[in-house]
Amino acid sequence: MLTLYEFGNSVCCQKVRLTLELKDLEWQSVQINLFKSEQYNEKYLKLNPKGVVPTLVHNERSIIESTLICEYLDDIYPIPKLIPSDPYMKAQMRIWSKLVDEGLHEGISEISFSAMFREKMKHLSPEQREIRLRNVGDPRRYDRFKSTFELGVDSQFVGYAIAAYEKAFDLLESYLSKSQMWILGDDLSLADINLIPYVARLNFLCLLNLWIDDKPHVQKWWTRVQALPQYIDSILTPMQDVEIQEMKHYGELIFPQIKSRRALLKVSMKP
Ligand SMILES: N[C@@H](CCC(=O)N[C@@H](CS)C(=O)NCC(=O)O)C(=O)O
Repeated sequence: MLTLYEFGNSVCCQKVRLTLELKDLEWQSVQINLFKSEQYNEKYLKLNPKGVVPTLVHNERSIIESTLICEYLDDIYPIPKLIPSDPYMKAQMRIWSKLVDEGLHEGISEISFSAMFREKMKHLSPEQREIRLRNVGDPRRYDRFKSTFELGVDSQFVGYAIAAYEKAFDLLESYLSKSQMWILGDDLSLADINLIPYVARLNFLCLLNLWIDDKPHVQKWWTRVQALPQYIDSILTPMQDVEIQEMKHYGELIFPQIKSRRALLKVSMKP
């Protein structure tokens, strides 16, 4: 039995759900409510000492880190194969995993936080806020959390997020311009799957067009992604209407600021 400890709208959980759906696997979900800090419950920390979702439990053993969970699933259930067998292509696939894990993950957390969670946190009492902050075990994550809470889109970490997306979309356009269906060619792979939730979130926040308006190949890729039944089942359908409305509302509020920060950054990134 496969059990996924997850939280509805979390990007890294969407990645794993997408993989499970593409492989048509049977699995059960256990919800860990991040807003209620359930990720820090002692019992859950035994499964995932980092206090984050997702965690997969298979044969009574837990596997953490969404990228590793997806690779694990592909090893155990190789149909359809989502990791290329050719070593060079496998390395290419992992370039995309790294790009997501080392840039976009933090990036989307900061952008989402500056748009939505920050507003929610403002309604907490100073004591509740302090408890929420104190629970963030990692000092670097704590600094990001605090800066984006205090400064919103003006936080330096939102600037890094915009830069990470800038690079990712430029790279994506160049890969897809080699007349490819998917990032690595004709077959969908974990390179696409790792990236999809991070593009979807920008779309839900109504910010995606800022990046892809001038990228025809990325636009076609994104249209193909949205038509995948597994995208609909694992990302769209589990989302409640209220969450979709909330992302749209808060995303539209920060749109002008993100747009002008991005314009400034594009100038300063020029060689
Ligand atoms: N590298 C980890 C990141 C996990 C992660 O940051 N998960 C977020 C949700 S997408 C989380 O659980 N956050 C909990 C918190 O902010 O306290 C993975 O890919 O599994």
